[in-house]
Amino acid sequence: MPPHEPFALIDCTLREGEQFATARFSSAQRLAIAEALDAFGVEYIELTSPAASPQSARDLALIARRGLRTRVLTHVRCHPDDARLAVECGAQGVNLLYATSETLRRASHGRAIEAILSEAEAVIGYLRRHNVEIRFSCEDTFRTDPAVLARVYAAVAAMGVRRVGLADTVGIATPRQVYATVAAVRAAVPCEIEFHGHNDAGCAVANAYCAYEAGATHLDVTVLGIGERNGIASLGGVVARLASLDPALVARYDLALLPELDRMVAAMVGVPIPFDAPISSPYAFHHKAGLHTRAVLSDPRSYEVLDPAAFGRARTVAVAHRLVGWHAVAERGRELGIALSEAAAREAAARIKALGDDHDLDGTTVDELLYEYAE
Ligand code: HCA
Ligand code: CU
Repeated sequence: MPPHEPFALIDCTLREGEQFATARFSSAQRLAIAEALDAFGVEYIELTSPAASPQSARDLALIARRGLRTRVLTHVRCHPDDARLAVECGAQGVNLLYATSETLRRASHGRAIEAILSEAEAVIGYLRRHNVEIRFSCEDTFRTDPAVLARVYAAVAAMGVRRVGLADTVGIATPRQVYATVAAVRAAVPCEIEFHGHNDAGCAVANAYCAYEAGATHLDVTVLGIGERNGIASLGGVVARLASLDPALVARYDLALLPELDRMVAAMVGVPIPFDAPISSPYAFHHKAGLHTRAVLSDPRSYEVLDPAAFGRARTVAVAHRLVGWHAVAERGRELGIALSEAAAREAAARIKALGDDHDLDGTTVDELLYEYAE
């Protein structure tokens, strides 16, 4: 069973998600995404730095002053000019980051840890005077020397940040490593703890969950998981992970809005909803093999750990294929208003199997076959 610690979701579709290969949201689309996430009920949304482009600054100001329930954060370099711009645009929180791993320090900014900390002190001091939520994240946390991590997190905590972030920037961390690192940071600093995990090795959702188990208070997600390369933990994935363990963990969100949110963002970036997307895949609640359909028709929990109705979705049972079982055929008959005896359903199933061996079947063909059994 999962811990029942409070946690918040930080949806980064309007920052990390904008870094996805095919994303370029218009102002109207940014607003639509912000409002949809607000309606869903995520606690925070993170927006692209106002220093990125003039329109990004205008959109941040518009969305931050919109009066949404969700708190509006912006993600900026740890630099006084960027921090000032974030405050001027009305952001309620500022997410600072600095690369701390050897690899990124060398390839990206070339600064020593002392220099990072003195810049952080100036920027954090400025932001504290402006009463915004401050988060400081070590980019590439999981390839950073643990002694360096301990030093940086202790220092920024003492400077008064509200939250520290651990970022698996390259998607290399394993679930156990995430658990151990988050637990160590949790024991060392009194602040809130955020986890941001990329999906390069397919562990983003598992890692987010392990971070939560280890005491992370804030989990980063994006709609469909879009982001740099193949993205980060998806909102649907993290919600599904938690809901499957205990629906109460996500009861505060308007879950039925999730499939439409996924559809909207997929259309905006021009990709289909992935076939393996939790909850909103067209096949997420589709059952096919005879053994499965028999059990799921008698007790949905046999093959469903999520209740489709909780997400505004419906279970589907496939009958137009050669793996069909007679229980599913009988159920399809009932849907059509045809009462099939067991013998008739078995016979119909045998015919469907033989036809399915020969060619692809469609639902109409199977329905027509079932009508032959109508009294
Ligand atoms: C980036 C890197 C980042 C930052 C995450 C964070 C990452 O694209 O700027 O600020 O916690 O994955 O490290 O997305
Ligand atoms: Cu990232």
